[in-house]
Amino acid sequence: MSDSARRSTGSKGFSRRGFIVGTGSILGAAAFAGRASATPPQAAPAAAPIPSGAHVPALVIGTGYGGSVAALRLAQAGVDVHMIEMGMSWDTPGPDGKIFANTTTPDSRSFWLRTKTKQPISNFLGFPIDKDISRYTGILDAEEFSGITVYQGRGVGGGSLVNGGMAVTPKRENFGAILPSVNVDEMYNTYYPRANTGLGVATIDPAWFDTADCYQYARVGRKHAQRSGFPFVFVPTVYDWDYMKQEAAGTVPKSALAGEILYGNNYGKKSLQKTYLARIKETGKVTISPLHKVTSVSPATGGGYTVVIDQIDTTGVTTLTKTVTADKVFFAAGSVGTSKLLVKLKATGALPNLNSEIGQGWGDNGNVMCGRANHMWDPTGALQASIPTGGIDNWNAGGAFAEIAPLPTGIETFASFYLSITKNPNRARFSWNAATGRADLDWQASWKQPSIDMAKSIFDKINAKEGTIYRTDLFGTYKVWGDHLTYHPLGGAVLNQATDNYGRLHGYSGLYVIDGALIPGNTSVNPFVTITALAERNIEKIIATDL
Ligand code: FAE
Repeated sequence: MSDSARRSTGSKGFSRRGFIVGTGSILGAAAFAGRASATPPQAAPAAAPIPSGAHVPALVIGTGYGGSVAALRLAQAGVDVHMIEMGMSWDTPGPDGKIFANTTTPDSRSFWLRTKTKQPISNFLGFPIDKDISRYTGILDAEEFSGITVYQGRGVGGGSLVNGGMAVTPKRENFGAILPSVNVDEMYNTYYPRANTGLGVATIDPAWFDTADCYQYARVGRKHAQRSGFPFVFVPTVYDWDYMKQEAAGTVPKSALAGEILYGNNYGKKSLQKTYLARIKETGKVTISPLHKVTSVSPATGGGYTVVIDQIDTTGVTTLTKTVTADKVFFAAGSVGTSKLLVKLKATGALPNLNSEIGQGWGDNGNVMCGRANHMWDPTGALQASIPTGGIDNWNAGGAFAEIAPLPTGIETFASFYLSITKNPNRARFSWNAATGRADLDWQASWKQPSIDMAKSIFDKINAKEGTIYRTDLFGTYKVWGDHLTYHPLGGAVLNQATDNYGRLHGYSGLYVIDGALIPGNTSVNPFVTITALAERNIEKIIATDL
């Protein structure tokens, strides 16, 4: 194994306990464990850590949606790009023959620098399900702020590594409320189509949906929605549907049908590694430093910017601090990462001319979760594809769009589970806390109440119609709502406020924001298509005018 491969998998970082547990999937993934030949090739550029003292024309902080769009388009325009990513490259199988751990059997690969898992669903039948793991630079960060836990992907590919793959373009009539300063026609005629193509978005074959065992849970969700008068909508995704049909036929290794989702998907999901990052590799003009974390950006004497970067090992310890320079720097560290960096850089005097909008306008996309207990005669199926394909649209009437989400435990649970995106109006602010040396977020737990009320506009009615009740065992004991978290952080460096209308940071030429931080708190649907489309729009303008 090469040094870089060893570093990126950090095989010594797997706990023996985690490994043993990891091979015991009750969903049957073990049938393929150890078959390294079944592992798909990953197509992101190989790790090529930046040397201290280097100068690069363009430096991109983060390798998620915004960062990948920026790097691809800059490279296609002839610019040499270096991407800095604090997480691992996720390109080499672990001891179980798989790159990613299964959802039901989290191990050290699953969480970012934690000694105990922090699963979004913390209990089952009322019993806590979190377990001890060894501290490791795993794939899912459960970052805790006052009042809210923000889940984010860590690694080359950012959130695309861990997300549900739901690739939703907002309804055109809702766009004005999402990004009021952006031309709607341009987005819907050019940039949303470009993003959907680039991401490989597709919708499930409705005929297959109607018959596949693994979508029984979603058909039950559809039936209940429609019987209460709510529209059911198919939701496009980035899963390879041909692959999933082969999973169902038993002819290929399973990933969606093995319940893989939250800690990575080994086969069928088209994460950025298989789309934008694969195209980036083809350009030959982009290099990536995984396990590198940007800590400072400040103007360099003579022009451009000095960037300070900590190289870390798989326990999170800094092994080397590097200083490089760049002509242009793109902040693509995600809503939280970019906001934290910018409030720090403004407050500590590295970038004092950033305006007072920095850190503002942060929202949780109105996320709230709940489960419903169905009748014994209405089973949702022991086999559930981990990729959601449908939602309940009550946005205009009740302020909620609810994903019909799987609960892929491998056993019949008689449960319907939902992640609702709601029109929650509350917005929080990041600020620098000099005493603790970290950025705080002033979100308050009570600010989730509007989301609960909006989700209830759907589920109270369904429960009344079906004669069913809410599950109270998934988020604690006798707790109905998963109101402690978000999967969809948005805002903190809002477009046309902290930046100009194309993401150029006010106060500094050559500094750009190009990720979810630009979007003021809500997209009315799942956000990554909008983040990608906005990045496509902004980078096109930046390349045309600033290079
Ligand atoms: P993101 O993808 O988070 O990329 C930022 C990258 O920057 C990460 O790789 C970080 O590790 C890295 N980074 C951060 N700070 C630094 C630093 N200082 N130095 C170097 N690197 C750094 O940002 N969205 C959907 O549309 N559909 C879904 O089905 C969906 N499901 C989700 C499920 C889960 C469990 C989670 C956590 C998220 C889900 N999302 C979903 C949200 C979606 O993944 C998220 O909005 C995007 O990934 C955000 O894209 P960005 O480019 O803003």
